[in-house]
Amino acid sequence: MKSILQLSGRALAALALSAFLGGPALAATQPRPANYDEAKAGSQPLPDPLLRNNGAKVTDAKTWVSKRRPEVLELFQTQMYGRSPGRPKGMRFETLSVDAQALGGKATRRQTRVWLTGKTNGPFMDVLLYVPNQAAKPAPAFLGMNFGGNHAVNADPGIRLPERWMRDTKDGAVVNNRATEAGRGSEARRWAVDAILERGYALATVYYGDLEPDFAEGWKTGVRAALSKDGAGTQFKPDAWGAIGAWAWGLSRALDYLETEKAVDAKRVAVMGHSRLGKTALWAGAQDERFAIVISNDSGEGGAALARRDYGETTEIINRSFPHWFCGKFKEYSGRESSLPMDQHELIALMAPRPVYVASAEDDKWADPRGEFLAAKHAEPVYALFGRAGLGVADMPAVNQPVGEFIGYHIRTGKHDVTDYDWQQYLKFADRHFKQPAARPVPAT
Ligand code: GTR
Repeated sequence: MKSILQLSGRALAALALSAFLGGPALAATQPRPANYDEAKAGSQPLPDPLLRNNGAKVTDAKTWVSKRRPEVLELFQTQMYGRSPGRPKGMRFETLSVDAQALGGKATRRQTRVWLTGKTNGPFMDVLLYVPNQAAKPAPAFLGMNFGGNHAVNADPGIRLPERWMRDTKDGAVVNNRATEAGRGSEARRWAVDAILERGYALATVYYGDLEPDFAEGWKTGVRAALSKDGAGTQFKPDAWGAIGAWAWGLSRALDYLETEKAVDAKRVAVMGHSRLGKTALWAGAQDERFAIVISNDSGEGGAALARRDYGETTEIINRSFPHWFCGKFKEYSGRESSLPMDQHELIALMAPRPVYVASAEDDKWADPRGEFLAAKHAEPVYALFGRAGLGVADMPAVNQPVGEFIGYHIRTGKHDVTDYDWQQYLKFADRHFKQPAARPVPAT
């Protein structure tokens, strides 16, 4: 039996759907199945990111920043991911452990509990941080949430097990919704820890379930309830944050913590995520401009992929499978993508002028690789306002041919996953922008 994270997006969506709909008896109400015929993907016109609500066209960076960017951000807050709160006043950090000789002496491992409201009977998340010992300090860093717990990222026996709810697995890594020793290193192939450290980067990660367990009612024991005066009885407004909003909020809180770490350069933090956590990384980067680079790995529908394209997962399918991910208002767009006042190219444009990287995988058709590429492509006019070159290509590149300056993109061979190949591209991209600031590209015309 596969664990839920090993199931393909399609299988998982079907599973969630049949649970949501009460089983096959209600099959008639199921959404239209995913389309995989490019000829039927449609070519609906996209909203123009440069067109202000008052109809005026943005022609300079200053007007984008002061007038249009807030409008676009507001669209994603009110229509899709919901509004998130800021940093709680009382938030504080407690060092749980420090080992200066972790990973055979290569790194210093710090584990820090972030008491999100400051109260020890309130919500917390645990940040695992590795800082390379043999590197210039303060070190730039990658920050990303993990699916399987901090201890899944590496077999390092010093990593604490998560204390929060986890989805049971058949392999013994999670029993009775609690992590066990058997899960150590189970996601290690998705985290190129050695390569990251050898290149001089720190790595920080948080288990996403520390913020909110990933199921429809999970919010009741997550930060969305903990930060609401009505707790688990909260009635969410149509534009209140969903689970992606809660996870993205956690990334910003992790960055708050990194700002206090002397060994880390918080001005050079790349936020990265895979799949639903890729959607999360994009939303975190859009809202929080302290993230200096934003990386989306196979984020697909509700992430980098254009909603208006009918290919792979659709708004209707994602809303039914994962009703907790987005705000209530977003449900209205199921099957009505053309009435969305924005599309995902504008989410990517919210990163401008910061470097952003979108990655796809050839066999990850569920995530619509072409839709991910096109969203990156159509963010270019906003980067051009800043004189920053985007992808530098008109059409989708061949597999394993990374492209781009301030908007990076690749489609690699293989399936929905994070591989060493992906990390090699992210490291190169980060080196280019973090370590060689003089190597600026020619302004786009
Ligand atoms: C799928 C979902 C996708 C993607 C993926 C994942 O089931 O349909 O949108 O987020 O899960 O997170 O692995």
